[in-house]
Amino acid sequence: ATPTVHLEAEPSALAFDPAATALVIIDMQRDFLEPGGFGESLGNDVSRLAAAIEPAASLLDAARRAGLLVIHTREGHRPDLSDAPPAKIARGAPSARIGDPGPMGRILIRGEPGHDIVPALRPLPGEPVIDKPGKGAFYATDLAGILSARRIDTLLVCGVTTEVCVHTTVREANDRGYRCVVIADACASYIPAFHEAGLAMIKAQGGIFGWVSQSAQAVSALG
Ligand code: TIU
Repeated sequence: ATPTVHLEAEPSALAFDPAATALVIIDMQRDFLEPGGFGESLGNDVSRLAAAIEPAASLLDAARRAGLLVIHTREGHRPDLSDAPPAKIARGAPSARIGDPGPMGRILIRGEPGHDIVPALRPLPGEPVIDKPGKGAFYATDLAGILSARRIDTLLVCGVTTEVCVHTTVREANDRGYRCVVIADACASYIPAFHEAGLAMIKAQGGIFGWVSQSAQAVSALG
């Protein structure tokens, strides 16, 4: 029989096959979580995101032990900025723009220290790392091919920020036919009201975009 994991979630519990399920960790990069990076350059209090690290680390550990496909994403651009839309670079009144030098290297540029995933969530060799130029993890990446090659039908999703890159990814994944479970405490936002509203939007209307669960529930379900 196919091994089945039963997960408590809202608006309803669900069952999934771990061989057909991926953990997708969105953009847990120093550029968003640490001072001196992209998030702070936009005027945000980056300390608000730290709360997601431990829950995400416990979820990551449980997913690895259960044999789930683990996928990491990073938002960022080529050093020559050829994949950065001018409108994205120009937006707002940031203290430093994408590509400008900062204490963790050039802001939001691949290969720079700030672009790295935080040490507590460092990818293992063999775990796909998806470098994406946008907010969603499908746009201009090979994520769809990786998921279909592994016959994945269900995604456990966490990371930052809840209403930006997590939401954009979950909305598109839902349209692409994936069942998405957002792990609430392993996500965070610079704007707490948007974190709460973002989670509420996922599970409203009978789960219009998917499900919402908690890291402790997912860890115990993955056993
Ligand atoms: N990863 C991600 O969410 N990128 C952002 O720019 N988020 C903000 O909230 N700004």
